[in-house]
Amino acid sequence: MKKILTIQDFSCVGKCSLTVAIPIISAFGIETCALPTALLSTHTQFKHWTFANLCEQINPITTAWKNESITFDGICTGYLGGVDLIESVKDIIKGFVKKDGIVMIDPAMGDNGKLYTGFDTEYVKATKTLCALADVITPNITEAAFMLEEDYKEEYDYDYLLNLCKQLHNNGARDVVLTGVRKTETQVGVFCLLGGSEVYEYYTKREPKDFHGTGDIYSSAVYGGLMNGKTLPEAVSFACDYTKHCIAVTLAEPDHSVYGVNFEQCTSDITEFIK
Ligand code: PXL
Repeated sequence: MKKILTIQDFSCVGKCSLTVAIPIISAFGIETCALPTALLSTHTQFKHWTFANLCEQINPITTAWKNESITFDGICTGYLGGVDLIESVKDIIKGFVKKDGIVMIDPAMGDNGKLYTGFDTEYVKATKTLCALADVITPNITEAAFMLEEDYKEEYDYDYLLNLCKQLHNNGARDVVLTGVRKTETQVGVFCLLGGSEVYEYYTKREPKDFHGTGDIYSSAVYGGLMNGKTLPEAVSFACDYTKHCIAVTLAEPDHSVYGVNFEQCTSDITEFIK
């Protein structure tokens, strides 16, 4: 059985980060170890929330892991929550991944042209250096544009997307998966650059509503696929279908939550995919 480490915040309520990564990656039949970087009452899209940075716990934890000779078949990261945490994560990537392990970084720090509350230019710069260590990165267009100091565009063409991907590949990541790309008014999906040369695109019908946490659901599904030996095109296209299904199931529920999607009700999609 493969064993991976996911490093992200723990938001108690709101279905994002670790509370989606652990169940989703586990559903792929992978032991999912978790290192929380921060503890929040909810994610930061709620009105009232608390935030505790757990950076001072990281050194004692990783020292204990070293003493136990613990290593991982791969590491994936998401929202981290502080520049100090990003620096620690870089050390963990260098010290705990087995040879040929897959490192996937989701530079979760913004959406719709804006950074999330609490993040600034320094955080963006640090995230860019973290992305340089990855095999695969999964930024949305906001995150890519911030890291590259490019204009954020709501409407774009193939060349704009390819240019973002090429620059992020030149920054160090082998494969770049741009998420939340709107092909047309009714289609959303991903634009990928594999190994700096091969473009792969996949789009599904866009559901009529956006939800928080779907980026984390998406990246967890991609990572689970990759750790199951799926190719990047297979993993990213399954993750698009899965995320779309999670949103559709949520919208079908009359009094659905507005803070997260019912990913728990679509687990059989994963079972089918890895059969
Ligand atoms: O899903 C991204 C995310 C993760 N973690 C926290 C967040 C957000 C988005 O707002 O606030 C704490």
